[in-house]
Amino acid sequence: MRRRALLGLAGTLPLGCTAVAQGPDPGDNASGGLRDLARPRGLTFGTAVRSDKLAVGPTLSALVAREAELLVPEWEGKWDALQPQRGRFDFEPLRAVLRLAQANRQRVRGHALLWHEAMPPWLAPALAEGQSQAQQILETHITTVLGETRAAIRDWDVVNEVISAPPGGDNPGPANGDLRPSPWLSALGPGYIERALRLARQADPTLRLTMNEFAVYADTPWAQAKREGLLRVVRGLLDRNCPLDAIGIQGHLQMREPFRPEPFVQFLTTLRGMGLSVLITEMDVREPDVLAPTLAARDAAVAEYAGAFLQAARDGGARTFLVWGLTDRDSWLLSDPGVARHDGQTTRGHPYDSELRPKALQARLAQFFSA
Ligand code: 9MR
Repeated sequence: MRRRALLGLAGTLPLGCTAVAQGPDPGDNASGGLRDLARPRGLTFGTAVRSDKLAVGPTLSALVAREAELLVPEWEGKWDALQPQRGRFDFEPLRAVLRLAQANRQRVRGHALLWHEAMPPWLAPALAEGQSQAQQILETHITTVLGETRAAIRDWDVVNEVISAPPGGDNPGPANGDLRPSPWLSALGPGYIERALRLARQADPTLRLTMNEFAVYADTPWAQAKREGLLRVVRGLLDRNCPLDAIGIQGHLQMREPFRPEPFVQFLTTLRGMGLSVLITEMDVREPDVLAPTLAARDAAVAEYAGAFLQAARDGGARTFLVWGLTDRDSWLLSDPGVARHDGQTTRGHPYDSELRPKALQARLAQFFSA
């Protein structure tokens, strides 16, 4: 069956219907990618996708179909996509991602039910109206979204980036408390994480509940402090029998930061000892300020840094590895002024370049999934 026919069929299905697509035929270029290398070893490779970028042409879709076993919507599962106006839910962008996944026999993980960013303009003022109001808003969102996605999405980032950043380094935050200041914390107090997790468990009892966090990988006192903060928050949740199944380590790597496997492996091992799964959810690489003189040398350095991180994650028990986009062309590292390079150079932090040609990182991933 050709992909066009599959998409047409899937397009008529309600959100969550699966197993209709027969999978792309070899002519659809969907075999022989990283997903096929990873699968026999019990590993999963995936990527973030954006439905608008996939809609531009068939080339990126074919690449995603071939390489990824698991997709995560880069935007379509966020609050501003799903509930742009109060009480008005829009699942169409998310459905576009699910249709693509159905056609390619890919799974989809959800991102993110609760975050202090990607909030539609109405949300923060509404939360500030009072605690019971805020609780109601949270409950309606989680229950509605999980009710809709239950058949199609079995793992959601229920809470995203809730841990406070210590002072210094990127994203400076207050030194007091383990939770990041946010409209959620202000409206509901520190119990909001537990509340969200319990609501998610209630709405979809067999869903894997994931807490997703960034900047917890480097060998710096700053990242160590953040790891410790995360462990304290997680221990507190588990002590109160709060449902929680997995910790997502984003993996937005920064080559200017030193990396040493031992503290990171130790951190993952501690989490696994608490009964949690660990997975890499958003890997990409920011290069250092001073770049190597050739593209080949830059790409080799990116692959080496990412390779060390990936191996440590695997040693610490991670079995699922997602990149935050397959190509440099579509990356937030290009479009977000907060992280884009200011020297006129474009990012080389993804497996494929801006012409969609594979780079050393793609080869390193292939080697990683073959070992
Ligand atoms: O890559 C995403 C970018 O396109 C969006 O504009 C932005 C806001 O929705 O979110 C970016 O993705 C973030 C992810 O959701 C959470 N971890 C950090 C990612 C990069 O900012």
